[in-house]
Amino acid sequence: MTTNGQSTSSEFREAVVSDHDTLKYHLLGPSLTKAGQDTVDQQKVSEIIYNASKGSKYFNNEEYKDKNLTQKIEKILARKRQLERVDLASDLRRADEYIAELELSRDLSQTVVHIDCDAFYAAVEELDRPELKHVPMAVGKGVLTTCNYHARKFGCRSGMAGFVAMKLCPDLICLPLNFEKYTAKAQEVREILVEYDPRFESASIDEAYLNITQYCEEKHMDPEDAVSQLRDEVAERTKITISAGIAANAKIAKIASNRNKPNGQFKVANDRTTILAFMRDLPTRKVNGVGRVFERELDAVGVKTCGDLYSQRAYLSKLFGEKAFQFLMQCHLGLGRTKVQPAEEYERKSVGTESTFHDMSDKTELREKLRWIAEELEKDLTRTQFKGRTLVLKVKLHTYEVLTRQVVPPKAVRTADDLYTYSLPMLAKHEKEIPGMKLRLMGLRCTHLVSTKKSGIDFFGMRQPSAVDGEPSLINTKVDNDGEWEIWPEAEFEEAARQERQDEMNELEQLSQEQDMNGSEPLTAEEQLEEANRRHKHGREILPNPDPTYRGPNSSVGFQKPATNHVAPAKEEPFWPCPICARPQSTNDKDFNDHIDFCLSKQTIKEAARDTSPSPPALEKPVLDGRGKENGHSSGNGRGRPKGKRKSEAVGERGNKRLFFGVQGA
Ligand code: TTP
Ligand code: MG
Repeated sequence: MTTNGQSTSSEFREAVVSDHDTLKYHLLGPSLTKAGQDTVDQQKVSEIIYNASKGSKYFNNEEYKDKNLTQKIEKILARKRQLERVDLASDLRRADEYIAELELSRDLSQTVVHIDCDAFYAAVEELDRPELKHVPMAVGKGVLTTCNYHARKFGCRSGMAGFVAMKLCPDLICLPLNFEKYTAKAQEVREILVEYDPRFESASIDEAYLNITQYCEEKHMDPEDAVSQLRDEVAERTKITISAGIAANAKIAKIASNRNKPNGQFKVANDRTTILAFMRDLPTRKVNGVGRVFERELDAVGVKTCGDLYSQRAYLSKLFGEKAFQFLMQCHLGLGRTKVQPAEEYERKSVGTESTFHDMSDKTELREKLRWIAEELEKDLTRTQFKGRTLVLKVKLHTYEVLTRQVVPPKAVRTADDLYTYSLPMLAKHEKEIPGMKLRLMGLRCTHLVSTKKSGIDFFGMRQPSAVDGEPSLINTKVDNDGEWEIWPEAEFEEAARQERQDEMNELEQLSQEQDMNGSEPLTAEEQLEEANRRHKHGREILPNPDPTYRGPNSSVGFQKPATNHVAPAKEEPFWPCPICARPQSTNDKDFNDHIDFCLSKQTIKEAARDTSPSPPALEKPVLDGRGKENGHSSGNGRGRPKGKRKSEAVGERGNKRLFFGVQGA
């Protein structure tokens, strides 16, 4: 309890777990850990949400999901009890060997920074309407996407239905979304980031990772001073504030950037003892990749903090799967990737688009909608230069049940005509199976991508692994030169947690819509649709990094700051990419060679570590998996970690449907 008798989120968590009142905790929504809520009485907030949503379809759905999760946790606990009766000496040994192997890979030589804009959409809106700086304000009406820090003091936060937020703060001003404005402001921020790390990595519209090791070396600057300077520059040039975390790797930097929000920074020193101490007391939920469901599952087996993971190390693999075990051990040790690279260089697994609309059942209208989505997808595929070997149709019924079907066309598809032709039978099949089918969302996605890029010759004259002579070729799973992908499974967990959050935001739509039907300040139908469609873009639309060599009329972007203001450097290659880590290096021969030696030695150490420590055995199928992510009713819905591989993608029970059929034989 705080001194004023209120319960903060962690205290409330303790209380609800002992009361078994997990639903109330669940209803607090996906943004419970957001900054600016330290003084909020979460128990009171929970009562308000509970009473405001009780009896709604949304509430029933949440209750259903919560019960399922409780049952699933009971199974985990039963399994744990079983394991406690058997000899786990070999699992313990294996866990310890893995920890030893991880320790050998610890790299404390890099400085990674995570920056995140403060109350981003709200801050951008406040630039146009400065009077809103001093009053509680939110962006989004049906579901809030964010609030300024005044509103957060009342318990308002992103991922909360607008009418619930109004109950917490009746004076709250809610503005509609203006995505174009936020994208433009994000680009202004990125033009500054590129000066500190030309290969910075955008992680969502308002956050990015930078590796500033080289910057600090070149400028002879202390990382904290460099970051402070970066933040000042952003504030001065863009008029919005950012917060930053500075650490040895991306995982810790991200956690640290939330510590001194808003407009602050926090550093976790690059030494093992400090890092282990930092992780020891850190609640698991603070780690990017541990979502709400995973947090509860871990909590059930006695893991509240990353420090608690150690005592459970022998069980984790058997309870949650090998990948989760590896991820959690890395969390415990405070290990993470040090490599930062432009977002567009990550391998894309799928390209898709979806659209929310008013309940639609007319067959002609549904076909027109499908055609429109196919045309949108063609644009996305053209922009990203992919074709898809597999085509997935997703529909959301008016009951909010989500169904997906997929097909493997006889050739990889890209054009709207093909996308439409091959998805239409899937739609027709749904219509046949569900008489009177009414949809509120339709989406198309291409997976098993094939690059349509022309082949390129890289810096060392080697062919890029894309198309050969214009013919499409399957993209290979990318393994970095230094093998970091294999070591760090965190990206998958982070993506799963992001998806969990997105799913929860979508479910809240249902609540806000139901409320509208009850007649309290309804959004117009157009506003609702606009909001839903725009929100789906969150975190997905990442533009390529600004060109560090470009200096437009209003831009001061450059790889190296010119000595005088009027010099606009010619468009030339000012750096050479390192063939090992791909980061830009000085074109001075000696510096370049020294850097390669350094990278090679890092690689050698990693290989030695792998050779001397036996790797954990091959991945085993998680004992308890089965996230029915696409489905509003499945027990694992919203699970905050990657789903285990399915043996079959075939028809499951209703409510857990993932259908598959070929073009012929459907
Ligand atoms: P966040 O960085 O998560 O939040 P924030 O910048 O508003 O607040 P903080 O100071 O805590 O960082 O997200 C950035 C923007 O993305 C946010 O302003 C609104 C939008 N957003 C969504 O559209 N959907 C979401 O689920 C979330 C969390 C954010
Ligand atoms: Mg932010």
